[in-house]
Amino acid sequence: MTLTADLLPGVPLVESPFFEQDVTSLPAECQAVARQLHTRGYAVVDFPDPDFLGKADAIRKRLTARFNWGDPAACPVSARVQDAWEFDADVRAIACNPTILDLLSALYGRAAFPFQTLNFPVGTQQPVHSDHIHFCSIPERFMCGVWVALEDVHADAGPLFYYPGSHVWPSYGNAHIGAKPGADAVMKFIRVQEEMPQRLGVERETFLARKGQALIWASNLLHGGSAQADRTRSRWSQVTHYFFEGCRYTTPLQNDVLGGKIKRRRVKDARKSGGLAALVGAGTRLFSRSA
Ligand SMILES: O=C(O)CCC(=O)C(=O)O
Ligand SMILES: [Fe+2]
Repeated sequence: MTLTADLLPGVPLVESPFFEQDVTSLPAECQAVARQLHTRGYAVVDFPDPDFLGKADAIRKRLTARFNWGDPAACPVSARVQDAWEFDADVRAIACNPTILDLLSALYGRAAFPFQTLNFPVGTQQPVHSDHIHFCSIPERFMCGVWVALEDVHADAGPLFYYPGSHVWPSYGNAHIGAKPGADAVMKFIRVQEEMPQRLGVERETFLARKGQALIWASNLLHGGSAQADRTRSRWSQVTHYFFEGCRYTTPLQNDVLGGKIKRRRVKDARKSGGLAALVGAGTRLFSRSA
């Protein structure tokens, strides 16, 4: 048994204070990825599917036809298809890739499951953020994103960016930034998450991905979408967000911890067939003053 599993079973191995002792117990092929994720908060891998290029082209074709997004310049930056795994077998196959699931499960020390997919036709230009404020496990940090390029990404297409090392900063919620749930919290988070790396002197990095390259990010890594300098360029990509079994799930942006209100997030498990069968857990109230 690893020290983490023994002493801190509610902490992901890859974010554990015992990481150096425990990393050598991982399968050899996982150790380099584990070290990247531990120290930098992200790791780059070639997507482990021999038919990835075929799947990527098929997804682009089907989603373009479905949403008429053939012209990137006509595409709003908010354009996305959420949870295409529910109707598109290739999106689901990428989300449920067994090598990725095994890798994540080894890195975190619990079984990973995909709970959401997002397919983007163009750069998102999303402000810098940590996914922790949207998707949080209890105990925290059992969540990660896997972003994969469905085409080569040009520097002017609004590539993904991130701040290496920011994943180790505290995972803040509304109480830390003095906000109530709602629009106020969103604006305050944007401000603090923009200011933190600047004031702490952390340099932004950009991921100019080749088609088929994937980036795994830790739940608290600050990341976002760069400005799309050339509106005629597409930037097809898929993000799959993963949780890990044996946790509760919540959305810190919507919680009022000081008021005693933490809402349970009901999540689907994309490994299972759609509908209610895929729902993990039940009920909506995780904790309340009267509970
Ligand atoms: O693809 C991007 O530009 C950012 C996506 C993202 O932040 C997310 O899906 O969590
Ligand atoms: Fe994100």
